[in-house]
Amino acid sequence: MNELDALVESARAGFAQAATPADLENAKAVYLGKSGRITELMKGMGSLSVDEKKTRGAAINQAKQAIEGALHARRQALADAELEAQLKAEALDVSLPGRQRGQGGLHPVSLTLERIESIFGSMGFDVAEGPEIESDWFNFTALNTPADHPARSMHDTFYVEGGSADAPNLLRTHTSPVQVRHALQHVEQHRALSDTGQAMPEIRVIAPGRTYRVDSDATHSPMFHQCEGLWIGENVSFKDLKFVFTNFCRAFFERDDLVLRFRPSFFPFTEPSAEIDIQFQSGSLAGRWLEVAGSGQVHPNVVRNMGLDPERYIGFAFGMGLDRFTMLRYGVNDLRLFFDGDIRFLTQFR
Ligand code: 2NM
Repeated sequence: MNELDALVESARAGFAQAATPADLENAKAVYLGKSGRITELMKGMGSLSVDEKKTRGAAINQAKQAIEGALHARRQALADAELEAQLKAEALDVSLPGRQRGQGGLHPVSLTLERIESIFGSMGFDVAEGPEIESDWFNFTALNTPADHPARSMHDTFYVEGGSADAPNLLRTHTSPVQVRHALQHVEQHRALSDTGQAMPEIRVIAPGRTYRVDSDATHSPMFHQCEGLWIGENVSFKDLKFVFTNFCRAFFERDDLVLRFRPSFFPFTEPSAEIDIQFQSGSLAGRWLEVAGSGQVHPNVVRNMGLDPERYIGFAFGMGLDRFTMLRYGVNDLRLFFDGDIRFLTQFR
């Protein structure tokens, strides 16, 4: 083997030994670099004759091309190997089951609200909403609550900025103010009719929503959910209240044999007033009286504050806790579960 063939062989062997692109560049410098073997051979041609230069030069060039060919082949091989390794490392098993998207659902209290809206809707009730930050007048005064009533104390009511010094704004303690707002709007809307002496359409509305009281233990949350109802007309009586609320409870709990009891009570905004108790005839709660709502005939002062003549218009109102209704319907024993946001609890109601 001549000197040039040996050089090409040695370059091939050197390139083959290079395990990384960096190694390969170092090996390349030995043969093709500025002071590499090929350059040295070229320089060595200075003393040759013109003819000798031609043959020698051609031979060296051939060797150089062979070495470059070997270099490119090795470069390609290393690049292929790298790509191969990367593909292997990043391989996807397309036969694995995909990650499922989490499925949401309504909160149990929202489910209760939807049921209540649907049942009262079937009895001709509208749904009204109103602000959670209320004025003293809508939350208390309009509802016939005396100035010195304990509910107005800072121990029971969350006061916020705004309003006046002697009557600051507050977080509504019930949704009754929504009904006062709704009634005033209703009266305004039908003023033209009333002015002709004709009867105004009846007010039949429920007001569900968040309410706030300074209270926090296993059965009380500072934020809770209420739904109140109001039916006012020219001839709406306590028997209508009993009929409406009995039908509602039997529909809500899906028990035709549910028994109701109206127990005399007191609220500033109704007179007479009654607590409403229910009794299941079967199941784990059978035979026990459970208090579920307050109710009564709307007080004449409240009717007046709704913009109506209490000599002409009369009706009833009731108020219930959505959280309590939800607990009874689903057998939940701790109110706090509704507010913890634990997905294991919430997914049971989907
Ligand atoms: C209750 C109990 C009794 C009530 C009264 C009114 C309004 F706006 F007509 F005055 N709304 N809701 C009411 C009556 C609420 O909750 C225990």
